[in-house]
Amino acid sequence: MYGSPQKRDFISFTVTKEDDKTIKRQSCWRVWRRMSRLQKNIISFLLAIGIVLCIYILLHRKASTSGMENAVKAPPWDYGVGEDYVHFENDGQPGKKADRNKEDIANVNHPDTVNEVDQDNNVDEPVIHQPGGDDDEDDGEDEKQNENHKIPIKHQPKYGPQNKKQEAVLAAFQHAWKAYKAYAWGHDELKPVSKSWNEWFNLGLTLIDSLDTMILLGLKKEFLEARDWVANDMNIKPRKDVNLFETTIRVLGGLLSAYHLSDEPVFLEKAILLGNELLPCFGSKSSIPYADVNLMTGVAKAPKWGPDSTVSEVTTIQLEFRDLSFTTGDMRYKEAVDKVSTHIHNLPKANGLVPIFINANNGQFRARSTVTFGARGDSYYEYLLKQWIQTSKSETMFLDDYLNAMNGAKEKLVRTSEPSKLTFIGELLSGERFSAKMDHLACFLPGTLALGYKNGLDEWHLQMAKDLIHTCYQTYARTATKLSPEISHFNMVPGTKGDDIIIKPADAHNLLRPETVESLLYMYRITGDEIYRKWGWEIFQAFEKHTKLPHGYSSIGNVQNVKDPGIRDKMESFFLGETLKYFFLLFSDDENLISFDKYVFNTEAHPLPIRDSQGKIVQ
Ligand code: DMJ
Repeated sequence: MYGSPQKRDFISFTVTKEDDKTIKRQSCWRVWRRMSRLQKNIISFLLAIGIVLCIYILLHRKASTSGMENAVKAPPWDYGVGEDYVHFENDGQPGKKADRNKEDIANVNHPDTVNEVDQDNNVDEPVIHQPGGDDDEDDGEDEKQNENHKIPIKHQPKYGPQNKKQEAVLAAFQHAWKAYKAYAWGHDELKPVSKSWNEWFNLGLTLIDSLDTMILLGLKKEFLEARDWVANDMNIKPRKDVNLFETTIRVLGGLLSAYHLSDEPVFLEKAILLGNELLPCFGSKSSIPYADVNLMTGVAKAPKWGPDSTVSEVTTIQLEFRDLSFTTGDMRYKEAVDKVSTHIHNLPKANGLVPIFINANNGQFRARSTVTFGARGDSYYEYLLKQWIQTSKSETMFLDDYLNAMNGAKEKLVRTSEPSKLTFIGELLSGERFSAKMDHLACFLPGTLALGYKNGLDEWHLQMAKDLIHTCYQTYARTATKLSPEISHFNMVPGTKGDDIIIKPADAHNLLRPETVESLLYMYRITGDEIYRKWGWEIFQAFEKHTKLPHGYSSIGNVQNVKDPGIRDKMESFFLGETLKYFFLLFSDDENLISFDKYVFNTEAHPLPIRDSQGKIVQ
């Protein structure tokens, strides 16, 4: 017997190592065969438990080193006392650590890629840039470290205010935030008069919209508190019908932007969860998504008020979904919105302009609906240009559509008023009848035109931008409060005296909207003309004077009534997300603070990185 000492002696003298193994295997087999059934059962049971335990330990180890786990349980690094602006002082370019986290998080949807990622990116140290800009003067050793730990940094913007005007904007933000924190924390909007809140989607809109603004303003403590709310209290699946567009631009865009600027994995984790919950909207019969989805049930549908989706809404989700895909490696989001873009691109259009409604079931524009650069049309045009820029000009379909639309706008919609010859952009009612009506929302256009010019488009784009921003400014400067109404009508009758701008009582409200300030930022950065900062400062002061309350800021009902502007008891989330952010950037002397060469702002002022044609972030 191989098991007996005698045989073992003999065999050990004559066989090779391999034969020895064979003998051991055979002897094990014999031992096994000699066992009783009970013994075999016990051993099999123990073996099974052992295997399950091993698998569990292996998986657990993998998870605890992944960004996903970090995101939920603890931040990837500590913000210790005295580490002011630590990590806020990078240029928003994620480092290697962030890449690893991103890819690990992406593996929520791609579990099969976990091993590859871990092998490639086993870096444990976070990217930390100390205050004082020392990183700019790295010696050889540090440079070597940079190579290992982060994308080389060309410029380190200083977050936080650098001058008096920015300090004033910071103070405005702090005033608004203090009230939001005290009376509306985690809710969608502050009601500054009744000192309570308003709920729209139950997603903490103001908090999410404010995240990246707080980074820019250098509000570290507030940012971290908000981050903790996102990590611990944010419910991505409220029992609520939410609007795909609004949720995408404010929440998905806000989370992605906060992620890119902070490298905090929790924002990407939540963005992925939210992106997944929004995907049912794309299950319509056509390529056009439904307008609404219930985040808890996943049921998507047309809005309550009618069968159609809004054209600007279905075409203003692409920057965010594309960014989510490129950040995670999960192409489902990009593919969903690409279908929408291709579909709209292929629909016939008059002069490159689009009607404002489209049916999600048959995929057709609603015949005879209004053409406008205001409500429901606006950001279709904005995202044509910005998608071309986001993709480093590789997706030329968007440029073609944008150029057609701008030519169409110039020919069909842009007119001058009397007697001052203000250039404005009107609308086509029923798709054909000109109306000299301009929403404040359309004041995004000068900024977009200037951005196009900066990216190589014809000089006339800049000229039209200059003419239009002058008019947008006039809609502020000519009212009693120096704040713009929601809608302006323009006098076009030659030879008349009086004002060019007519404000109807129903249109006289001001919602703290950002579009004019946004365009002033583009105009200032692209032309360098100080007049745009001067106008911006006037507008800022008007907001301070007429919309500031003891507890936050509020929309007002009548811009023509200085004594009683009709406080409306609502602070929109975009006041913190957009208006104050654009003011802060406008008054910055550093054009590299969220450089237009590296970032493209989504329509809610959340900067997303420009990428090359492969989706890699441009340095
Ligand atoms: C914001 O939600 C966005 O800027 C959107 O594009 C238009 N409406 C508001 C601000 O006015």
